[in-house]
Amino acid sequence: DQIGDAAKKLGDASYDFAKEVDWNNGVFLQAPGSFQPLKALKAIDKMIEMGAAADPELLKKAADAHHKAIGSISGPNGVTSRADWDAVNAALGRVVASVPKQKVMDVYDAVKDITDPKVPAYMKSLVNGADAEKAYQGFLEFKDVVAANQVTAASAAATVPTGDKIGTAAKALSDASYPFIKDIDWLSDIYLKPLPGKTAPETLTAIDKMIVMGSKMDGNLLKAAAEAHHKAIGSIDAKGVTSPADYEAVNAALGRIVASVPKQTVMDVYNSMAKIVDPSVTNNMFSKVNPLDALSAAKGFYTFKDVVEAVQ
Ligand code: DGD
Ligand code: CLA
Ligand code: PID
Ligand code: PID
Ligand code: PID
Ligand code: PID
Ligand code: PID
Ligand code: PID
Repeated sequence: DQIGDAAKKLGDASYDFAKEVDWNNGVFLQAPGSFQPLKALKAIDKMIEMGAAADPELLKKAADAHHKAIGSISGPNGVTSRADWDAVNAALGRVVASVPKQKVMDVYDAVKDITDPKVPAYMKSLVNGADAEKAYQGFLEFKDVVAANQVTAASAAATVPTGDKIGTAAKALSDASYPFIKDIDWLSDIYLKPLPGKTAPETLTAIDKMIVMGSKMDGNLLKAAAEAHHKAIGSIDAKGVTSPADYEAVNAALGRIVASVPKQTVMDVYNSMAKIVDPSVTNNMFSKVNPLDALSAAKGFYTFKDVVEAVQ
């Protein structure tokens, strides 16, 4: 297709730049400017809306392309192969083309709103500047091909199951865990801290398992889960906490996407995360909330998971 061909040209223009970026640099975990959690949430919300509007099959293919690309990483900078670099760009270009232009620009504007204007120049200062300019020029040509292949109307909303066992179980889980949700400091910057003692490549292996799980999920249910998160963001209070009803809808939606993949795929995520998360992290989280609320939430989760497993 045209986007695939254009991605090859983009690769010619941008792979030198890609090789020069230190993908293992911890700076990419930082907020791109001053820490503004509510504005950042707004930017994430725009990404969620774009993701919910995207063609689920193209999203899956993009996830698969990233999984493959992780498999061909080489060298100290963590760069993927030239072929996989091109394949990722092509897959993402197709995802972008599957949503109306305005949804893409809304993401750009919202991310711009949390990005210090000095950040792009700082990024450029870490690589060969001429290669960055060549890459950007390539991006500008690529985006014209994407625009020429872009849909103009948004896709239909997801179909949300009703009266299913997971929906019923989500009510019980939500009742048991909402007090815990209210105890958590959602506006803290602690969630942007590096995991103690873990390198970027180690963390990437766990993220890879999530990418694999995402690509196996039922596309309609994943879309529904994104829509539920968008709705929940719309009902947050000043401390970032969503309403009980929206919280319940998020739990139901997530239970359904978990049930849509094999148990082993879920356990692969859990086991890879357990390897990189030091118990000090969980204990620290626990120390900041009411312990009885956390235990009630945990009990609710362990009951909920049996219902999920039964329909998995
Ligand atoms: C950049 C963009 C990269 C900056 C990286 C910041 C992104 C951080 C994202 C953090 C999000 C949170 C997610 C994490 C969640 C964690 C949860 C725990 O360098 C601009 C200005 C605005 C920059 C900010 C907006 C970036 C938006 C990127 C999309 C968002 C992606 C999603 C994020 C991540 C999530 C992934 C899943 O646009 O951009 C560089 C540009 O900066 C440079 O400016 C451009 C002008 O816009 C353009 O108009 C033009 O002037 C150009 O061109 C210069 O500069 C000129 C000529 O016109 C060209 O023809 C050519 O010759 C060129 O010069 C060659 O030099
Ligand atoms: Mg990605 C984007 C890393 C998994 C879907 N992703 C980005 C970039 C960053 C990144 C490079 C955001 C920061 C930025 O804009 O820099 N993703 C990244 C990693 C992983 C990952 C490390 C780990 C596996 N992503 C992942 C998965 C998905 C996505 C699983 C779902 C399938 N990701 C996704 C989308 C988008 C990203 C839809 C974006 O739109 C965003 C992005 O790249 O926006 C431009 C700048 C970007 C780069 C350095 C890489 C692109 C290089 C282009 C082609 C040329 C360079 C131009 C110029 C020099 C800089 C960019 C200017 C900008 C205005 C365009
Ligand atoms: C400017 C000036 C003009 C020239 C110009 C110009 C530049 C405009 C630009 C630009 C626009 C632009 C847009 C970009 C958009 C990037 C969008 C990224 C989206 C990320 C998403 C992440 C996610 C997911 C995901 C799916 C999940 C939901 C999420 C489901 C259902 C200024 C050059 C024209 C870069 C969507 C993918 C996993 C949230 O206009 O003179 O330069 O860049 O998890 O959804 O699971
Ligand atoms: C524009 C203007 C509108 C019209 C429009 C428009 C276009 C927007 C577009 C577009 C946005 C867009 C985004 C693209 C992003 C591509 C990002 C590629 C990233 C590749 C990576 C590869 C890799 C790896 C990996 C992880 C490793 C690092 C690597 C570590 C820690 C402008 C059409 C709406 C194409 C990250 C995955 C293995 C490098 O908005 O008017 O057209 O395209 O090895 O991580 O090692
Ligand atoms: C400039 C002027 C214009 C011309 C121009 C220009 C240059 C702009 C540039 C540039 C922008 C730019 C951006 C770059 C972005 C790279 C983003 C990489 C993201 C990598 C990640 C990696 C990771 C992980 C991971 C999970 C870990 C955290 C991490 C935990 C809990 C100035 C040329 C346009 C290079 C996200 C995945 C392992 C961080 O605009 O005229 O030159 O470069 O380890 O999670 O640990
Ligand atoms: C233990 C001991 C026994 C008793 C027991 C026990 C506990 C096991 C447990 C547990 C398992 C477990 C699993 C959990 C799994 C969480 C998985 C999260 C996945 C996240 C993903 C994120 C993503 C995306 C997304 C889609 C994108 C890709 C991504 C596309 C196509 C120890 C109790 C049985 C909690 C997938 C969603 C946006 C990466 O066994 O005696 O306690 O918890 O962006 O994909 O867009
Ligand atoms: C298990 C054992 C195997 C069998 C199995 C199994 C099950 C795994 C499961 C499962 C995993 C799972 C995960 C669930 C997660 C639910 C998470 C809900 C999160 C809700 C949030 C709501 C909100 C917001 C929001 C953003 C705001 C904060 C809030 C800010 C900054 C165990 C079956 C495989 C159900 C976060 C979105 C508005 C609070 O593996 O043997 O069954 O379920 O307002 O952010 O303000
Ligand atoms: C213990 C012992 C057992 C019993 C038990 C127990 C407790 C475990 C616990 C607990 C675990 C735990 C975890 C918690 C996790 C909360 C995660 C919140 C994430 C929030 C985020 C928010 C955000 C943003 C956002 C984007 C911004 C960055 C942020 C940028 C660029 C010990 C009870 C089981 C509470 C990610 C979205 C706005 C950070 O196990 O016997 O009690 O709690 O602002 O992006 O700015």
